[in-house]
Amino acid sequence: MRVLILGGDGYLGWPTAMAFAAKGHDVMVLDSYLRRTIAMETNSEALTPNPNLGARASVFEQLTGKKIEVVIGDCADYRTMTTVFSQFKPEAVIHYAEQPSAPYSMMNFDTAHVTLNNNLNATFNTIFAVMEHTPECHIIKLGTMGEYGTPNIDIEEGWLEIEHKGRKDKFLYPRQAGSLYHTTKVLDTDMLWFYVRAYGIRVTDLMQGPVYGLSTTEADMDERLIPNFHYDDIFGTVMNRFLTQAVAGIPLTVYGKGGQTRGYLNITDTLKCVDLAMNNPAESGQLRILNQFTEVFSVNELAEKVKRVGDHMGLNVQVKSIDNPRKEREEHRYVAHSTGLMELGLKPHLMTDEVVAGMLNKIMKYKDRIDPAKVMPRVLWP
Ligand code: USQ
Repeated sequence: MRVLILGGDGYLGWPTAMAFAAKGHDVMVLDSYLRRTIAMETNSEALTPNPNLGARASVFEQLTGKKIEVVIGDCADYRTMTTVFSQFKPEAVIHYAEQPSAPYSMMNFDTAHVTLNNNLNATFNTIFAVMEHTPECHIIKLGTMGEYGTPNIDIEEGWLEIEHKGRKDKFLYPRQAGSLYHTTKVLDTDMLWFYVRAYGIRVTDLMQGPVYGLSTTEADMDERLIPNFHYDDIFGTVMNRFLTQAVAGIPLTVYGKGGQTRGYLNITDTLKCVDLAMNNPAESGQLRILNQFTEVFSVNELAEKVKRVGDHMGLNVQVKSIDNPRKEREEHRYVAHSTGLMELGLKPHLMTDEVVAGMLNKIMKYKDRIDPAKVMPRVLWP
């Protein structure tokens, strides 16, 4: 298939591009390097060496003989999108092209504005480019489990049947996100749902939990192909931060009480989920929502796991609760359902002690590159 990956330079976009190219798909990646720019501006560069897309695509081609076509351009600019869609004519588009950091979106007016403009325009342009040039193209959009927030009822897979005054109807599950970034994903979903209803486009919206890990089949071939693994307070997700802190001898930064509970998944499972969604496309006129995580943990449970495995490896891991920089529930119910991807055939790669030890071992190779100044939270929710 001809697969266009928007945000193909990212932590997930790049490994997805390699996995699809390795399978023999025609892959094009489009990226504006927004994340790299923000990382430089905020002193949040990735742990691992991070050659630019062109350089990584050539390393990948030398090793595999497979080509990944690279376009540097802005998905929030419609002229760029229309050129790419009219020339490449994708059959599937994987839309990762969003400013993905909750803390960055909460820093100030400018960062909120960048997040809002980039994320909504990228989604809007994707919808219009598909409608204008490739109406049958399946849009696979990365949403987030954070769209649902932490409600005191079960989190269903996208939709909720509501009975009101004796009548029933089905609606998008109520959403109440905890940052502007997460809210842009709520707005994306609403916009996609409108265009699905109005124009019959086909969309899968993947509600993904925090991802961890730095190893995929293709990334393991050469260190220049490793996804941009972040441990900073801006782009680093909690498990990746804890693993790096354990290696650096920094006490694990549990925010507040540590009862914050989320659905997590290994980066290799992200690749499998996107592949399953692509091979089993949504129908025309369907917004299919799939909850994308494999295991549920509280922050305290993650910290305990990293400590147990790290101590076993001689790391002497400390855990320290610090004031929570975010406004969020620190103790709450979290019962989230996710059967859709399992039904499509997902076999989860769970967070066993061996998996945790493997990640710690890999991060140890980059110990000298860990900058402690990037670790403590620098953004407080107002
Ligand atoms: N947390 C800590 N200590 C840390 C970092 C985070 O206790 O050092 C806590 C946070 O307060 C939060 C939880 O861990 O309660 C998860 O935080 P996170 O930074 O790993 O995840 P989040 O900000 O929600 O965002 C990440 C990705 C985002 C994705 C989202 C999925 O950056 O792009 O959409 O995970 S989800 O969390 O399900 O919304």
